[in-house]
Amino acid sequence: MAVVSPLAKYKLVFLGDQSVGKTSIITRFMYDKFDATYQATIGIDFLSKTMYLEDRTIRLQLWDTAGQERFRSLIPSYIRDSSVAVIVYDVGNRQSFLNTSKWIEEVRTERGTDVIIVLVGNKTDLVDKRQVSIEEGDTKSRDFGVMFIETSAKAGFNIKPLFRKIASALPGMETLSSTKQEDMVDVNLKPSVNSSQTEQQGGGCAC
Ligand SMILES: Nc1nc2c(ncn2[C@@H]2O[C@H](COP(=O)(O)OP(=O)(O)OP(=O)(O)O)[C@@H](O)[C@H]2O)c(=O)[nH]1
Ligand SMILES: [Mg+2]
Repeated sequence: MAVVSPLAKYKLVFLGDQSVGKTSIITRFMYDKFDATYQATIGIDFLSKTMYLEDRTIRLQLWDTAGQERFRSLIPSYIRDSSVAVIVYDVGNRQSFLNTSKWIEEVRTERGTDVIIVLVGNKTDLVDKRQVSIEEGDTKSRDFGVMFIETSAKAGFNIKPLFRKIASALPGMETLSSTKQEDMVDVNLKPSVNSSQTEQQGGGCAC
């Protein structure tokens, strides 16, 4: 029998310097693929995915921002609209790690404490190029009071755990506070499944 239940939707914004791997993390999560060729994100890309968790089903709306400076002015409105900010750096690029501080501050300025922030150190497969240790990432996350994980989009390391970590930090429907319910409710006509099946759609935003 079909289960009709409200489907909670959450907006996630991906932030961080150019080329740290934001799009690659999303691509690994969505399609389990990796492309070594760099194609800079232009403006903002949007993708969405349904996650079937053990106890509930949620829909994630992923906003993939461009790290290039010229698109910077587009980003604040997406931060303002998101309940999760995923701030990515490249463990082989110290400057990208240092720059995460200003991203965290910007998210706090826009959203206060009403936001989940995850600091992500990507490209752990580049062992010989590492410039930022896991301890430094961990210390910074503690200093700022945010979550932390290291990943490799290339190796597929810790990508699912990253999204599971985010999902487990999201409030359940009963505690949703800041978003109007009529904006959040969708109808799920699928039989309930207890797996990590996914549904996806994507599209560019020529903004
Ligand atoms: N070795 C390695 N390379 C990676 C990894 N993740 C991404 N890359 C490579 O790094 C480059 C940049 O990746 P993107 O995902 O396009 O980076 P981005 O942060 O989306 O860049 P912008 O869209 O310009 O902000 C590409 O050549 C990727 O193949 C990783 O985990 N390991
Ligand atoms: Mg990108």
